[in-house]
Amino acid sequence: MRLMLILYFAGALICCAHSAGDSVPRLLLVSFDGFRADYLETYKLPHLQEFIEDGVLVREVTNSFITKTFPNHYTIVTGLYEESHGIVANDMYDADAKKVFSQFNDSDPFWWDEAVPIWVTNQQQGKGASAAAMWPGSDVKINNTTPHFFMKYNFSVKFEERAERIVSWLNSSEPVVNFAVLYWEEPDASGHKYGPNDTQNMGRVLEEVDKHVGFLMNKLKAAGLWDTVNVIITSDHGMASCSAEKLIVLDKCLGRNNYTLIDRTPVAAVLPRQNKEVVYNLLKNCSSHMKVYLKEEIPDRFHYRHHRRIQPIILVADEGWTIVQNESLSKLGDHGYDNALPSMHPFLAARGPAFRRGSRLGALANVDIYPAMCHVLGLAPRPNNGTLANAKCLLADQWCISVPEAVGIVIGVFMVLSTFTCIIIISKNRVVPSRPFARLQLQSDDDDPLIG
Ligand SMILES: *[C@@H]1O[C@H](CO)[C@@H](O)[C@H](O)[C@H]1NC(C)=O
Ligand SMILES: *[C@@H]1O[C@H](CO)[C@@H](O)[C@H](O)[C@H]1NC(C)=O
Ligand SMILES: *[C@@H]1O[C@H](CO)[C@@H](O)[C@H](O)[C@H]1NC(C)=O
Ligand SMILES: *[C@@H]1O[C@H](CO)[C@@H](O)[C@H](O)[C@H]1NC(C)=O
Ligand SMILES: *[C@@H]1O[C@H](CO)[C@@H](O)[C@H](O)[C@H]1NC(C)=O
Ligand SMILES: *[C@@H]1O[C@H](CO)[C@@H](O)[C@H](O)[C@H]1NC(C)=O
Ligand SMILES: *[C@@H]1O[C@H](CO)[C@@H](O)[C@H](O)[C@H]1NC(C)=O
Ligand SMILES: *[C@@H]1O[C@H](CO)[C@@H](O)[C@H](O)[C@H]1NC(C)=O
Ligand SMILES: CC(=O)N[C@H]1CO[C@H](CO)[C@@H](O)[C@@H]1O
Ligand SMILES: [Zn+2]
Repeated sequence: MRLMLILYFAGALICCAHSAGDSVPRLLLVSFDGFRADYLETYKLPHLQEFIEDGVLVREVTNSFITKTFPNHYTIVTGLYEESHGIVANDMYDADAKKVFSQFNDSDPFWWDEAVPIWVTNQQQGKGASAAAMWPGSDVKINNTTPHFFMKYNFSVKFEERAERIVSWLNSSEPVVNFAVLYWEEPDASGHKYGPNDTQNMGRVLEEVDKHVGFLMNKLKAAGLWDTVNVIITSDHGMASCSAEKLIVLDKCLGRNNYTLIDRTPVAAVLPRQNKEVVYNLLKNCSSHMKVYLKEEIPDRFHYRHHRRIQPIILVADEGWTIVQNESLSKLGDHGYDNALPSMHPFLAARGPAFRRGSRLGALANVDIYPAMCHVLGLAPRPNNGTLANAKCLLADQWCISVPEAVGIVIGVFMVLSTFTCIIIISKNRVVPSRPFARLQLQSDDDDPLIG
């Protein structure tokens, strides 16, 4: 127990000394879209494993509901639940402004301006410039500011080009870039196309993603940035298998004139045209494979209720089910489902001077990534839904004690103290020993005033 204590203090000292080295902390945040947590166990990914080996790994990240791309990417960079940052779906309608948002028309700042992403805060607080390669929202003037360096979104631009731009920006000295984000569309695109259970095709795509990780690591090494730049690799959501046998056909339950379908599947956003109650009752009666909620009934745990862009009725399909009006199914994988489902969870790995080495965590909420990133960059975080304490086991300069360890330490301290107390009591109450030791005893008693 005492050994454990000593190890602890030694560990804490080493950690503190470690993080004091770099003067301008720098951070690169990377997202591989749709990288489900268990792909790490199913597939051989040598470059990613090398990255994780001397960094930290969070096996499962609890992402935010709905488990879609735009909402979760904005949660990661704001620390806010979707109802609080306003990007509540990939397809939205704002009734007040009568505006429509989709992934093909996402550049109106109106949609993004209810939150301030970390790349803007970083520049506003004067720590340095930000750079972005195609992270959702990073080419939009949010709070009238874009990252100092950014690329207009274009899915045809190869990973290598994005990574090279990011590394050269991180290597620039005028201005100093201390925060950067990098986004890549795979393995999401292939996950939709083949389904996550197609190990042959997914294996091929993940091998490619792994090569991209290797490419990025090599570029950072070649620029001499590898030892100083902190890198987080994570994702927005996982992927579930879906099939043509698991369809919920709305046309069988109610007429299309009854409602407008704002967002489709697996969380459908329904805007009733006339009588909300009638539409609700027809939908309630439609399928046992989806939940039907009036906006005010949406469970608290989703943190998905208090925003005008959340429509009056939402339908949440069970895992693997697809909501359609009458279309046939053209994909074998999907996401967006309940964020309690393990299949919806991505992973997170982080490496660099600000992070622990060889540390492993079971879970972390994606709202907690933001306060951790602010901590690494030395930024004052904006109001958010994350908790830095939840992420402290990622960070080299934070105390990280689990409950069993804490109990161990308390018991250890108690045992040490009670041992000392016993020794003192025994030595005070000792009866006069037998003759041969009498003189010795006298000497040791002389020391008592010094101890007491
Ligand atoms: C994009 O959305 C804006 C509103 O935010 C709208 O005015 C514009 O017409 C849309 N453009 C396209 C091509 O749909
Ligand atoms: C945008 O930034 C300015 C400072 O430049 C700040 O006063 C304002 O509150 C910010 N807007 C939002 C929505 O946070
Ligand atoms: C997107 O990138 C591709 C490949 O670099 C390029 O050929 C194309 O012109 C770009 N599209 C736009 C709209 O910039
Ligand atoms: C996908 O694979 C998992 C685990 O191997 C299995 O439990 C599940 O039934 C499979 N789903 C489909 C749709 O094949
Ligand atoms: C990085 O910057 C340094 C100094 O500004 C320069 O010597 C080096 O060539 C750059 N490396 C790359 C890969 O751009
Ligand atoms: C709503 O749907 C029901 C059931 O299909 C249909 O009878 C009714 O005509 C529809 N109402 C409108 C306004 O479309
Ligand atoms: C789906 O419904 C639309 C509109 O009612 C109709 O035009 C189309 O033929 C239907 N498609 C199928 C596959 O039933
Ligand atoms: C999330 O954070 C925002 C901003 O501080 C706050 O307004 C909101 O109430 C928080 N949500 C929850 C569920 O605590
Ligand atoms: C799926 C479902 O709940 N169907 C019900 C819809 O309502 C009719 C009549 O009220 C019932 O008979 C169905 O079982
Ligand atoms: Zn995605």
